Amino acid sequence: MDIQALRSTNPDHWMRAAAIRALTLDAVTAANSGHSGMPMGMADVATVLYEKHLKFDAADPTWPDRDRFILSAGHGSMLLYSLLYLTGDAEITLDQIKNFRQLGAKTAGHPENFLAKGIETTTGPLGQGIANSVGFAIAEESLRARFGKKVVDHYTYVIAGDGCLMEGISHEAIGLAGRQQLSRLVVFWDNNNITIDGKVELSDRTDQVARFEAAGWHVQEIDGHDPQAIDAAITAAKKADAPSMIACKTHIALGHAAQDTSKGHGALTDADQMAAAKEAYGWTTGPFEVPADIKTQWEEIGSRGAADRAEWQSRFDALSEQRRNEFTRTMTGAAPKRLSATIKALKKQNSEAAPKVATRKSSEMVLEVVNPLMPETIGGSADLTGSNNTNAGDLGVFDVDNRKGRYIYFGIREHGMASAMNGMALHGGIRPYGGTFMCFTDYARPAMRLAALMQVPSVFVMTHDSIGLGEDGPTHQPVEHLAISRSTPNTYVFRPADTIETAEAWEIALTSNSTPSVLALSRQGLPTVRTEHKNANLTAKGGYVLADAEGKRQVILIATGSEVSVAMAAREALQAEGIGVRVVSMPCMELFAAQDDAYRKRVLPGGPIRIAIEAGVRQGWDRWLLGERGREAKAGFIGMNSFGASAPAEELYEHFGITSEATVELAKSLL
Ligand SMILES: Cc1ncc(C[n+]2csc(CCOP(=O)(O)OP(=O)(O)O)c2C)c(N)n1
Repeated sequence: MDIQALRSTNPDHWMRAAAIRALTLDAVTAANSGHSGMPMGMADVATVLYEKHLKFDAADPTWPDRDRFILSAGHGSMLLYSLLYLTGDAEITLDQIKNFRQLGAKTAGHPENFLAKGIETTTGPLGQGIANSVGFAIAEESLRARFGKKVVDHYTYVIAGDGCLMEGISHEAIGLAGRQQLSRLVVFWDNNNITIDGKVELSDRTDQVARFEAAGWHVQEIDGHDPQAIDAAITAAKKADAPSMIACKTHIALGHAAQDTSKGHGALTDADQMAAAKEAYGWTTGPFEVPADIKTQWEEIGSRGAADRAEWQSRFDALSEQRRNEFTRTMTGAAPKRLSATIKALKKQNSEAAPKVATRKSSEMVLEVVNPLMPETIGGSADLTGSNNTNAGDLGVFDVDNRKGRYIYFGIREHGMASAMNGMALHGGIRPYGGTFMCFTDYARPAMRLAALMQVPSVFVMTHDSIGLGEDGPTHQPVEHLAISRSTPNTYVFRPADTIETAEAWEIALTSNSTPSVLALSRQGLPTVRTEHKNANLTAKGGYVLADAEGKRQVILIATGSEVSVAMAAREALQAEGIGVRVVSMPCMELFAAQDDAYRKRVLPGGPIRIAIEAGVRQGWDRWLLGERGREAKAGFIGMNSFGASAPAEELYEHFGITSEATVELAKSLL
């Protein structure tokens, strides 16, 4: 690569981009870790994007109508941090750049959305950013249809590397975006032909241009170091009526001895090589020093959008008060006032009617009343709509010619769906929920984990939550999935026992603003166990006494979901023999653990036998069986310790010993 030619052809652009390259080299060297090559390779693209196209105002990184910039290749985090610092972001200061990757810094190894307002999403697990971006673009389309172009009118830009495009999730994302013709989505592919192990050819020969075209994208190929070509390509991409991919031919670690090699991917810290690279760039200042004139140019770019923002504000102010309030409520994720009363009414009605329904059906009943109330919900399923009962409440279908539709056919793309949901939630203004079988949380898991880490309230509607699904057999019967979900920090795992608990779980999920929810719902019909109406949301306590012992309390049965009725039947049998049994319903362990000690002690006092009943593995239960005043000699578990089998559900419950009879027997043996 002829650096001198690049320098002399576009000298001003060159120095602005060189600022990113120099800061990256300095920060990675100071941290003695990180990834230098990607920011150095994509500095030109990012510079032109920020200078000429990205609608943003560094003074207000949360301005709702800003363009979104997503660094899917999150290892190149210094690219984003440099851009934020250079443009004058209040949080990513020079000090933060100097403390790259250090404890407590906002400049973490990979961008974390919750550390700074200017970071749209957490990236690092490759492919997540590009899949999130599909959700961002859907959110923009949906909100534009709802609130109008005057207040919602922006683009989503993404930088994705070879790694992002090799990950399977990218296929799901590209397919969905292509089908939905998300024309406000522009992806730059950092086509540098290098990954960690070497050249891309080691493991891949995909024609990416043909691949994107095949999925219905608008595609261009450019030299990623030519500012005019970059500018022209972005201009064309914005005009396209399809999502756009710009293949940017770049050189990783441009201008460094490690250029075009896999060594260039990682931390470039050699002092002599760094000095040589900076000399080639014409960069003469010391470490972390950006010459004042270059910093000023960048700050002008940072404030370029101030006028746009002011104009947007006056358009917004001209809306009726009701529209303004609704927009603000929607964007801040506040639930409508009527939600609580609606949930209470549904609970009351169902406590009285006491239907025997599957909790997936209960969930549909909740959505039927909640969706009309909450125009911010967007629901969907990964091709299991009829099984997940997710399409309720007259949502209409989100499609190219109906952006007001709120139901998305995600296709058989669990991972892409979950990641797009996170993108919608991160964009703001949308409360996404999406369904699949509980067993396929495995297929969505990386995005579910990120929802928890990123503190976004995506709702994962996971039906067919145990062997109770029956004949589909062990491939479809979750056994370990509750434990896996519960082991994830900042995740509510709800396993409601009936319609009442399902309504309560949904209420919590829909009013949470920083915790995702997993709703584990049954395929099989379940009797109503909450037959006495209570206004209070008992599920919010996580666990509560559903039925207390008559006479001396000798046994406490703790159960969730479909096994709560098993516990109730066992209680009846034991009480008939004069053995006092309390039943504790535990729809959400995380919320129970969050209660104060006194409450937990009231629900789980020391002394009685304790038996937990759940058609899943024991892992996660021992705190409630052995801890919290429990004792090993007086504790038992009724559940699964193997995979399931293919048979009618009732036979499986017998076969695996998850019955009231087995519970009675175990209780007696422990007494
Ligand atoms: C899901 C996932 N798998 C593996 C990694 C580890 N990893 C980080 S960067 C990278 C190579 C990416 O190559 P490319 O996208 O071409 O980035 P470049 O070499 O251009 O910086 C790998 C394997 C990761 N971050 N995420």
